[in-house]
Amino acid sequence: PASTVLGYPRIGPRRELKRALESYWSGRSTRADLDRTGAGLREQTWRQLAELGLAGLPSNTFSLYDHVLDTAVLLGAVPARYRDAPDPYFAMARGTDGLAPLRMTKWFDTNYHYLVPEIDADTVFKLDASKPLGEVREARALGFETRPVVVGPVTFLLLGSALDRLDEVLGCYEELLGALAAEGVAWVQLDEPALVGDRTAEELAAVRVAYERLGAVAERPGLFVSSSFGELGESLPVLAGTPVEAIGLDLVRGSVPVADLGGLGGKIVVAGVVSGRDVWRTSPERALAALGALRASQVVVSTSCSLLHVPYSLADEAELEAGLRGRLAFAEEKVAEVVALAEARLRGTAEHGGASPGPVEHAGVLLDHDEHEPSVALLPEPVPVEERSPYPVRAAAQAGHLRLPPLPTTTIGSFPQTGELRAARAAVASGALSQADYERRVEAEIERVIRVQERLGLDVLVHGEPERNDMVQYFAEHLDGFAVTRNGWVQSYGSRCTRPPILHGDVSRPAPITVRWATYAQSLTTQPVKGMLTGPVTIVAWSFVRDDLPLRDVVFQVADAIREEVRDLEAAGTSIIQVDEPALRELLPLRRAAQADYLEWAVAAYRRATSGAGDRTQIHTHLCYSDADQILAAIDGLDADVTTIESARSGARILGAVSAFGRGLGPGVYDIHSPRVPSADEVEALLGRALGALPVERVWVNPDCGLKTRTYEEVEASLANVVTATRRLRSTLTT
Ligand code: THG
Ligand code: ZN
Repeated sequence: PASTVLGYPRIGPRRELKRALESYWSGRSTRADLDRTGAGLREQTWRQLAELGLAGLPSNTFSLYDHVLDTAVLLGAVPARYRDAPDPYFAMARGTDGLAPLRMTKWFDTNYHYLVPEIDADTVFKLDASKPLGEVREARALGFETRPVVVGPVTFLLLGSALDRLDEVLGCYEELLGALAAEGVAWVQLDEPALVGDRTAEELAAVRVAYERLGAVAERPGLFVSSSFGELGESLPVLAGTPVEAIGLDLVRGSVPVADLGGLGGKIVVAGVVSGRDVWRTSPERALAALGALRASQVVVSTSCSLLHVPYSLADEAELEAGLRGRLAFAEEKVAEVVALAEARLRGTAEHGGASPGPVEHAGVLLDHDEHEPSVALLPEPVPVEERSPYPVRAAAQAGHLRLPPLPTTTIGSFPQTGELRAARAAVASGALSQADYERRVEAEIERVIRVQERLGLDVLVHGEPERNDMVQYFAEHLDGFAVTRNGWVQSYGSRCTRPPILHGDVSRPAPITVRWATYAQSLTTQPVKGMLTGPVTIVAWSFVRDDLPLRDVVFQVADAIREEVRDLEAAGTSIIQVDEPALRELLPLRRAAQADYLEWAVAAYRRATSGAGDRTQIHTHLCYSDADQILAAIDGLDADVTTIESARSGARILGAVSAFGRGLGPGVYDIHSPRVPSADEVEALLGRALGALPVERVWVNPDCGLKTRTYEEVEASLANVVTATRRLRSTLTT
């Protein structure tokens, strides 16, 4: 039976790739060691998918860092400045001592980050097909025929803001198709997730040109153009009108196309009925109904997107409560669902002449609808809460209370997570370390972080978050309604992963969460120490969320839990509380028509979470990524007293846009994603730009993001330069 998946996780079931990468980067192992680990993971994945009974096996879904970066390399889009680096690929991904890395941003509405292709007048596109060809040969040597997966030309160029280079890039894709055909490859998958967004007439014309041209290549594999993260909409008839043989549809977020759209009926439809975005088991009724409703020459059962966005397997999650576990499917279980659905559909088609699916027999892989459906809670409407006073009132109260110098310096919240702390957390989990001993170690680390900041001369301190592995994970562990996994890792970027918690029930806060650590940190110093919380949208965005309630209602439940924490922090004497909302942009619907509604409730949820704070309490917020400029009005709407935002990597491009905010603003003065230590001159230059765009009394000085992924050595050197630069500038201010 026809079945496939659009892609598979690659970090390794035990994060083998993460370890191999970090070991290679630190010089503890060789490139050959790294490549061996990669080959082992690819082999393991193909064997696993074949054993599960999947018919169509993908290849080239593996990546040492990022599949968009791989595509840039495939097409020769390697900026000249990286070419002489010892390892140009990782130089682009991570930077080197003298070179900043490529910009990184989020992959559509997921928590996965890709490297933005840098395409300019110097770019000379030239095909290097060694990676996809190598993987095809490698799989073949193991006895598997595969379908290489490559980011499609339109999506690649849209991500690189260079659709005007279509003609050149298509030359490379034509050549790629020829090379794959010569290798005996039957199908190629070109991923075009960008087609699910709003596309202009010009962009739609580019889609038509691209696939007319690729379709016309004489010797080529079958063309399978996949879409993900929503409905193709106006792109579908355009694509259906080209000679591509197969089209992939996201039938979880999108619905079955109603009419025979300009030739779709003559195509193979790769039907994404198993969600690659959540961890819930698939309802067989819904999936089979969608499959039965499709009008196509052939239907292949598949996932709605790559399974990159879900963890490997439930096999490691014996500790999950049985009722919940029974409702879950991770990548491995989702592959089994795809296979079972393909078999069930075939049986149904045979029995009912293709009209409708028959009774589902599925050896326990598929669940009956009733079992799947989580119980729907009857929620009361949220109780109205009082808004904070207008900003000028708050600002006056805060200035009198906090008495900060001009250009106050601070950091985003996290400090480096040491190996000892991670080991201590593991030891508590396994029972080898007592809770009391663990808490003493956390306190010792908080004290170290406070002393470091005092020594550096920072103005507003943080406790460094040593008690947290990941902030979302941490809050989920302390809120009712969430479950956390043991090994449910999902790649975020490169070697970095998160374990998204599973939000499965009504959310509430049984007890204060951060107050104990905040109070301890403040007891050590006379400088203000910020309380550090995560906002409701981000907690939800970085979790796997129940699908039986509107997202808005779930976010409001989380907002109320955070609101209680804000009140308790304030009552405990915290005068600055930062509530981060770094994922505000990420949940923005891809279609413009749905964006305003989302932004309205997302902002309302944030204001609800922070409205428990009195006027004297300063609310800070932090947002990652410079593409925040798409949602500036919403960020303004959060009404935080101080907003810190990523800015250094984009050369402070964001400044012009945010200068209209009438409140405090901390445009990041250096990029923390790279190990590079910025010089004081560099920081001073960026600060100078900020002062050119904003009144001095509104400017804060801080790095771009949290310091968790850096070393103490890097952090201390960088922050020392930040303080030096700030003091130089302060001395030039006339007060
Ligand atoms: N938490 C979560 N998602 C995120 C971030 C986060 N997404 C965006 C942004 N921050 C950048 N992403 C990451 C993701 C993971 C890590 C750093 C930045 C990271 N992870 C550890 C690792 O892979 O070694 C593991 C962390 C853990 O022990 O839980 O460093 O902050 N949810
Ligand atoms: Zn950030």
